[in-house]
Amino acid sequence: MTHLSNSISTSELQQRDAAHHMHPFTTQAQLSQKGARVITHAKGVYIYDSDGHEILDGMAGLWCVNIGYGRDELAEVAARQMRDLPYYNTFFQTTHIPAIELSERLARLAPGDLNHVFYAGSGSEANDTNIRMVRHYWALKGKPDKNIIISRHNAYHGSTIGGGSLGGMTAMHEQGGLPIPNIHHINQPNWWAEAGNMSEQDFGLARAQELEHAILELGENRVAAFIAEPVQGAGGVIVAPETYWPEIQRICDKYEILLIADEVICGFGRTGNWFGSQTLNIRPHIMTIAKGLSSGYQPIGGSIVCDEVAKVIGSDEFNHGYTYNGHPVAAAVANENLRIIEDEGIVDTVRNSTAPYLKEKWESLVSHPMVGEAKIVGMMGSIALTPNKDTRAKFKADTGTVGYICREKCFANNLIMRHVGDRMIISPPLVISKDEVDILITRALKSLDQGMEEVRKQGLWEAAE
Ligand code: PXG
Repeated sequence: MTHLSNSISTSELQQRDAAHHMHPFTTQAQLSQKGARVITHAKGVYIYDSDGHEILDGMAGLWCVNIGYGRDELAEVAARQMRDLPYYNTFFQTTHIPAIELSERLARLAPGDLNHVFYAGSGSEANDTNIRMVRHYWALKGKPDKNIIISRHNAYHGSTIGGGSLGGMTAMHEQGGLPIPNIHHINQPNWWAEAGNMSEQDFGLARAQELEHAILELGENRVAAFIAEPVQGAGGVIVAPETYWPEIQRICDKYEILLIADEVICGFGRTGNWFGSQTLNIRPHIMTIAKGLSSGYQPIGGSIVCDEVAKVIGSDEFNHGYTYNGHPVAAAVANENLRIIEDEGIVDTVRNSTAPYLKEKWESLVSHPMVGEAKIVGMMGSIALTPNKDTRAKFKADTGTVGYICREKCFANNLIMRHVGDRMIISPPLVISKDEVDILITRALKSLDQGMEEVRKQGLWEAAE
């Protein structure tokens, strides 16, 4: 198969990109100098760039291409839907078949009484919906002051004003006047970086109890909801100690607090169950979904809402909506994507076969001299880089310096493995085979070796005070 862009030189494409295209989360001036990597096509777990490299995509795009690249069925469904009905809205008392079918399927797949879906175009938009929905819920219950949402430092919930406010990324809060009022952040359960001398168990409990302290301090009658990712993704694949989630659930049950599980990354098989909430045994009132919902083939997100919240919200006009709510093409593609995941038993294969295989290999990386801890849940994993495992030391160099060096080595070895600070993270397509896992691990190890060599060469193998 030939690809259109292959006939144009990489440098020409880079120059044209730099002239007119502003990239997200990027220092544009720097990138324009360097030139962006041009991706031309993709198949299975591999992406291909304009220089002909075949790169194993250990991040499934941006944590989203769960079924892998190049599934013709999705293209067929999109084309058919575009011909039949490319667009119609779901405002003004109308609906269409793709929205009906997808909602039915999601209600069946989602746990408990999460039976109702409010669509959005992305995870960020869905979380903006959630802010308005939980606040309006309590207002309708006669408690308009119950409007504070508690979230966590270093959480990621999107980049809109609402999503960025819910998120706990300092660098985002520093730009554009975030967060909006009545969002409160507690600490994250990052044992490796923040626990000092505490055991994992004690630390997990202590961090969960920060939720209770915050509720008591702010007042139970002021707190509307707690939002969290079952496993923090963009924050560095932070897996909470085992004691954390049961305590969070106890606290949400005890006080009248709605629990929002942000499943944008964890959903649709990533953790070895349909939803991360099932893996971690939590019972949310609302789940945020996006990414794996369509495996990234179309932009679509949403909120799956429990019976009680849907009933109360449904008792009044909810003055909220997006032009592309339940977009027919996106909904049809998402429905086909989920059909494939179901029919091919992809979640079962992850849980019973490929994820346990990856776990064993991934955890063996701790024997590398630069790797402190290795954490993995299903198909999302992280390793902490350190100059001294015994003391869980950070590098003296600015956070992210060493991680960036390793990421560049991964690129050079045709592996997409990202860094978040000095953690390296993976989140491969769920269809990755055992042989491909072997390739991923071999390239990761080689990159760690070369990264460590470079770190020593640059005199960076030094612990912070
Ligand atoms: N919630 C979570 C848990 C996410 O990971 C969003 C919401 C927002 O979704 P949209 O579709 O609006 O992007 C996300 C998105 C990264 C990275 O660098 C992660 C995300 C987005 C962009 C970059 O890891 N996650």
